[in-house]
Amino acid sequence: MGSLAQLNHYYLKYKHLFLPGLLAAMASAAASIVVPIVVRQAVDTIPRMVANYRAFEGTPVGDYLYARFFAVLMGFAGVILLLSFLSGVFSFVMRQTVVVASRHIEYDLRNRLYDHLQRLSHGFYLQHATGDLITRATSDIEQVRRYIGPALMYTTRAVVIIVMAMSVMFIISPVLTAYALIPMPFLGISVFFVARMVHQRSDALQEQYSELTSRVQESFSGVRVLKAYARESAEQAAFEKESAGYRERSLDLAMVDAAWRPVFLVLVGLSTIIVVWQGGRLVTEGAITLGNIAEYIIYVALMTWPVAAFGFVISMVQRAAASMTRLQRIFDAEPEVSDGVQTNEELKTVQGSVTFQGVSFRYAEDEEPVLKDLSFHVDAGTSLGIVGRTGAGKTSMIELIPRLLQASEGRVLIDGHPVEAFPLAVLRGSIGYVPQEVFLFSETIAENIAFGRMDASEELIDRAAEEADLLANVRDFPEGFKTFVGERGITLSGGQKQRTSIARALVREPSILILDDALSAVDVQTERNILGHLRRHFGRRTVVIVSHRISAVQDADQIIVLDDGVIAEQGTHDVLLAREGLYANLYRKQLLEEELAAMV
Ligand code: TTP
Ligand code: MG
Repeated sequence: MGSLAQLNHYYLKYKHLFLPGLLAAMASAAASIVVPIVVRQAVDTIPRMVANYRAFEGTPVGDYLYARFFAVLMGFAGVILLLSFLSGVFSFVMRQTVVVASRHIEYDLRNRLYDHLQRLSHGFYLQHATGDLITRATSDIEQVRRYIGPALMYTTRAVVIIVMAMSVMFIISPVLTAYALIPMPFLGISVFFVARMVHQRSDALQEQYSELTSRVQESFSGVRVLKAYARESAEQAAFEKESAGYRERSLDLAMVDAAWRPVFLVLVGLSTIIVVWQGGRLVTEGAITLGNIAEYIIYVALMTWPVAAFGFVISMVQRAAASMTRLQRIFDAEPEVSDGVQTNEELKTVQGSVTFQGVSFRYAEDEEPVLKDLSFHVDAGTSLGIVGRTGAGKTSMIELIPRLLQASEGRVLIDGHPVEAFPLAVLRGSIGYVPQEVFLFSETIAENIAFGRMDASEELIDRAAEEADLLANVRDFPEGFKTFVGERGITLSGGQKQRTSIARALVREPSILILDDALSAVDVQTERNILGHLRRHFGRRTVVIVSHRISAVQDADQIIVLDDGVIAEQGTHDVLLAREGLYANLYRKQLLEEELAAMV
């Protein structure tokens, strides 16, 4: 439960809502507590007045008594209506304040979570499933909100009603009160267990629902593979299984949900019967009046919901505490990469030299390093090519430069300063990184390119597209740069997507450009065009090109061959060819492939 304590400051922050809300909860409870007292008065007076005027019926005294009876009856009716109305109004105010406050807190909490998630490192996302994070941001926050709002409201109202009703009942007859309350603990306890079952089952239902949706989402986004492998019927069967699971869980939930009402009603009925039975005895003994019995019956009815609410609230609080603990685990995850203590605010620009000094990197503490003791230097304005088998560690290596990953040992330097010394905004603002997997947003082409630089002018976007060899394609699109891509618009080819992604990096006019296999989906001619455009910036921009194709790196000032996390060979194209090693092998293989391709 301790995890919920840290929400206390929110009560203070929204005290302008919580205080009136709690006062309204008390006022509403108080108003409804007075109603039974008025009913008792009515039950005790009305029959007597009726008997009185009947005795004088037909005489002027009878008429007078009838008029008095009628006035008193209306008076009672008016007071009861007024009290019920007041109780309703206060209850409205209570909801409008407490529930509103809980929505504000939910909003604060969700934004805080999102903000925190945005600052967590790439490494954090490698370790957490997206579905889990979505659950944190939706259902866990909702649980916490229910604790902050409804749970607090129900508790306050319940305490006020129970304390006040019991006091009034106790003053009238301690004995009858004791009898009437016998079923109450059973009610509270049974509601607690039922609520727990309802909650467990609705969690199971929720989980089944996420499984169902991710199944659907996966089969829709993988529809190409699905159809190509003629797996529709297998997929259909799998879906039906999930769907049937969902139905089972819904029925489970509906069962408990339906079963607890009879239990509730039986216990309330039991209380009523006890009141009538024992109360009747007390009336004949003259200890209480008939009006008291009516009063008691209303009190018992009035108290059942608050007593039940206690059982419900306890279960709700337990759930909220579990959710808050899960949320806290995320809040506790340090933004791995942040402007640290070493940040040197003086470093405002990046020239572009890159140095690795004995760099090792591992994805997890207990795993083998995927990069081992890498050392090399790239002068500012020169180019570096990186080749190597798949899984050699190329992507891991270049992600150390913009600090998407953090070296486990050794240092990565830019312009002779450790990368950690640069304010993140400066570091990342100077690097144009084209990741291996292209990601485009469902926006226009222009917006996708300008993502790299929100203030980019049209001219700049145009130039970036031209350098990425995309301009001719864009001109052919129905609405040029304003054409929507992705789910909301046209579908781009693999190569077009890649070039949009390159344009996004170029629009930043970066000092360091990093292409991670970013030319893999374009043909050799387009590759040549793009590399030619990049060459115009030689001397002013450091370029790091990772590629599986020798043709993309052969003109680089230096080439590194990465093999199983170590630098196997290093040098220029000519030097490496002369070495007759891995590089020369790869080169010959690719030449042969090209020749073969040219023959067909
Ligand atoms: P990468 O650096 O992704 O290898 P690569 O870029 O050279 O491969 P490709 O040419 O196919 O793009 O991975 C290096 C090793 O690190 C590989 O053995 C897989 C491992 N790895 C992890 O253990 N955890 C991770 O999260 C990732 C991304 C990789
Ligand atoms: Mg890679």
